[in-house]
Amino acid sequence: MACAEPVAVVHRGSAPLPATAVDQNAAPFNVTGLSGITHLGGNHFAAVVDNSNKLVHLEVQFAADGSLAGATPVGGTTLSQSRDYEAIAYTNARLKTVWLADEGGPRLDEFDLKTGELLRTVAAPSPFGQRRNGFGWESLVRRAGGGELWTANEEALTVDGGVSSPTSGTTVRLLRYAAGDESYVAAEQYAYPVEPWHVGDSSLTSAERSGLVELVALPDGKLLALERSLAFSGLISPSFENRLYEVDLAGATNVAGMASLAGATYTPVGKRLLWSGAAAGAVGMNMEGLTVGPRLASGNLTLVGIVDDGGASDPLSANALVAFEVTSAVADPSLVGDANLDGRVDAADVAVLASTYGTSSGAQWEDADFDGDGQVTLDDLAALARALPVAANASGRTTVAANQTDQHAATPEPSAVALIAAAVAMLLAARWFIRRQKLPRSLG
Ligand SMILES: [Ca+2]
Ligand SMILES: [Ca+2]
Ligand SMILES: [Ca+2]
Repeated sequence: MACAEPVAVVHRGSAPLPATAVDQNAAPFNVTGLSGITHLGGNHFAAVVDNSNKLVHLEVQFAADGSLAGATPVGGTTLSQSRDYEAIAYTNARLKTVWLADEGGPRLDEFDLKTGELLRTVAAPSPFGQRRNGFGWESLVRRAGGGELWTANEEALTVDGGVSSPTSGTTVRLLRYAAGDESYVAAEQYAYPVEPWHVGDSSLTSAERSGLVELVALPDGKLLALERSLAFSGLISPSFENRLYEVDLAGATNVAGMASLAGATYTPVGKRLLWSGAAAGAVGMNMEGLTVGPRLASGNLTLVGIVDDGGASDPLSANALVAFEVTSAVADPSLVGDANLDGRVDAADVAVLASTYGTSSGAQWEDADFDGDGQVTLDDLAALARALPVAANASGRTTVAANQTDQHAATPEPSAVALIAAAVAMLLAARWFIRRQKLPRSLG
């Protein structure tokens, strides 16, 4: 990739969220303890309520600079089981599912986003069984295409060292799950050093902490880490500080085989501070979740955070969304048209688009939503058709430019457009026929 620009992030304020929502059965419920958020495409998001079985569906409007112009609950999902879910990651419009990280397990559960049915559970590898109470998994991100999930513990496992303090941080493990044939399989782990508390101690209090509460993946593959510090200074004066870092995995030791990090020799991940401060309010709020949102008209990316109001136990925090604008250019290295992210634009991508064409919300890149509006429409079909680098070379063979990086470089011949249009029409007709015959779908 050419000239990778350093990531730059600007805080764009916050907006309150209402205290009630309505689930899939039209039953109202209280919104409290919002702890994770994920982007469903377009202006739609889903947030998870901790210690519950509830998801809240949100519609969010953005101003030109990424600040929040509106945030409204538009529904909810009651899940088939209640756990301490602290983070959420959406899959795509074909699966219509979310993965949730259970802090208490710790474990990952996949649910149907609409019905709330539990579909799958993935266990934690052994070191994470040594979690400290309340300091389990708070983070979850699914990389574009679903090739991997990342999670992490909030503060050190008992086998890895001490918890945070005013003068020392705590070492946690980033954990990568790789997509397997049936589900996700635990893979590498990397040590991540969390910063100490942002202010000194009060001898009268004991709720202070500094930990890793969220992971985010930018479209170019960079991982971001959100830390949250709560500390009481003076006699008893509480404040929150959030810190957002870019994570550098280069050269870091895979510590998956290490039963303990205490006293062990390893290289932790690198980190670079992108932003720190009060997410909302004068002395900060308890921002626990963060996700990449839609691109703005300027081309800049949005990041959207969510605040856990802490129920009755936190006088500082309230239900709220927090906005950030990524002011540096974040490229999406995927080829426009390459829905299945295999580096080629070909019939397999046409098949994806044919299976998702007409999706009106929730579509991701891997559903063939190439313009990021959450829908799969004629615009996406046209983008795919334009990207098909079908051209007869000197030997007369049809070739595909596997390393094409300039999406405008290969303008297909009119005959190629006609070819793809015909292929899509055939696939759409086949799908219609399959539905009419009530046969099992083989696509999607
Ligand atoms: Ca929480
Ligand atoms: Ca492809
Ligand atoms: Ca689209």
